[in-house]
Amino acid sequence: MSGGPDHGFCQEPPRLGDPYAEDEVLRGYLRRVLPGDLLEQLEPELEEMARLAVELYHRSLEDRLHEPEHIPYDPWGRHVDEIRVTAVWQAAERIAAEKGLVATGYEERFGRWARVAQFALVYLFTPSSDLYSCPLAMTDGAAGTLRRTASEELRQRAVPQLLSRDPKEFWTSGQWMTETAGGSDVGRSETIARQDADGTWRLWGRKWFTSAVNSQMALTLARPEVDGATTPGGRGLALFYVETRDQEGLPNRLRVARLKDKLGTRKLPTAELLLEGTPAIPVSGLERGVKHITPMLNITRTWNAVSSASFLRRGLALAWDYAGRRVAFGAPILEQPLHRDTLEGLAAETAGAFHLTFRTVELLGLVEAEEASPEEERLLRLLTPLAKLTTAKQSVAGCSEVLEAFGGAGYVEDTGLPSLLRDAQVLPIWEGTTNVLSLDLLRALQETGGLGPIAAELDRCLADSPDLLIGPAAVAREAFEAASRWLREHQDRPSNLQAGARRLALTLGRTLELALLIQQAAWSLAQGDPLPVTTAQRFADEGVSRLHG
Ligand code: MFK
Repeated sequence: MSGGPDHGFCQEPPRLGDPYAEDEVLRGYLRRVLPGDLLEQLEPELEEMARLAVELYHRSLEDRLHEPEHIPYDPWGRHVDEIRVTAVWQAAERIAAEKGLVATGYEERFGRWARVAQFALVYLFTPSSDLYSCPLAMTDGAAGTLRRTASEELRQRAVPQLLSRDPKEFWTSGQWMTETAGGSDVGRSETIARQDADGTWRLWGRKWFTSAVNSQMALTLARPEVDGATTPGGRGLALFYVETRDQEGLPNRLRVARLKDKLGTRKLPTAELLLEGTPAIPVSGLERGVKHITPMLNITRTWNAVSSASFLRRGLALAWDYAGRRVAFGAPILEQPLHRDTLEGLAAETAGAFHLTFRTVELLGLVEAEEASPEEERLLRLLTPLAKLTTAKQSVAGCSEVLEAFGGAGYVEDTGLPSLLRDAQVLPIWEGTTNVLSLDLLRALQETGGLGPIAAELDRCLADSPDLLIGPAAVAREAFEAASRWLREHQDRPSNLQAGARRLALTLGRTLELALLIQQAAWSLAQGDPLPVTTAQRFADEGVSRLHG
């Protein structure tokens, strides 16, 4: 506590502790899933990233008022479309390359655990990065997509830079999908691709939300004109590779119309782009572009879930620390039963979001290492939209609770707290809204043949639950049964199915979170740590099913 004759009482601010050392959820999870030698290898990297994250957090508080700047012309009138990013972004870019925040996911050294190792680092980095995680997500999505579907020549042209650990070589990628006509319904995109006599494809159109417009390349969709005709819908689009700058470093026949004036993510330059004959290379044929870009979507949706979990964790850490420093009604508010109970509810939601996210990450690693069973592949297809949509909603609700936990200080800009909520609000919007993702779940259920993989996952998590966890396990099973019943009752009525898709998805997402919490709690209990049991019980008390009627 500090103060003085002129100021009266002054409240101590929250302090950000070590994000790795103090995160028992992350540490307990890594101890459970990673082989000991791999954890030993990874741990120094996590400790270093935690240190950098604290440093970046303080820099980002100092840099709060700076935003990216768009300079369309140089002093002599040349069209340059320079985007000046903030100092934190420049530092974040260096850290991202050197610490391999994309590369780690593709390196051999962690084998099938490469994604867990990568996203553990990303989870520590993200909430301090002023959304530099956004270009990294798209970079990862582009690397994964190009490696999977592009020609050897195209792969060689871009992937080494996307996966580079040298800041001078490192490239980021954009993902230009959204148009004025097609945000969710991408098949309505109007951008046209025409071929020059020399065979070069060129793009003409307007992209309405292009985040991180300072990236060196992008994957985008356009409708090829062949013999003067185009094909409508998502099938008539093709996936194209674009380099944003020409040999002289000038815009490659594209123009930044303006930067968006957004509610949050204000450090992230998101532009409206005009494509004015931009040279482009088809990535995988001249049709089915929507299908071809889905590997990218699934990777960026995973990043989205990691961001949601990391924002929750950051908010909880600050609110918990603050509650130990803030005295009201005769005691630190952490000792006041109602405030403590509120934070414990938030901690349970945070842990649930973490486990659903990292189970998805584990499966992604398994599938990419070609070590997944067919059932695990199907589970990943179902979990990707579920993790994205469930955690994004939790993140907005949780970040709102965090601000409230600070009282008026949470509403005041220079505490740095309001941006947490504003930034979180993008998570249920970009990369597919909650409703679009709920419909994707229905699509995935059709593709995979139903709830079987989720039922098997619940059996796996709930097998051998100790007595202390029988209650929460029953809550998870009842919610899953209710979801299965609902699906059976409505599966022949498409409009009912669609109307209830969000309730179904949130119920399944929360059920999986509870089951994964129980699995972790049973393991921790056997190691002598009872705390995760309390977390699982608390999550069950918060309620799981979102179905009604
Ligand atoms: C820090 C946080 C990180 C986040 C950073 C991201 C910043 C980037 C900012 C953005 O760009 S946000 C814009 C993102 N836009 C979207 O996410 C689009 C949302 N809309 C959808 O996802 C729609 O569901 C979709 C466009 C895919 C619907 O289009 P269609 O043409 O009606 O889809 P259709 O016909 O159902 O599916 C076409 C094919 O793709 C089908 O396969 P088949 O042709 O073999 O039958 C589908 O099964 C397949 N498919 C669709 N979604 C899939 C998928 N396959 C795998 N996974 C999926 N998710």
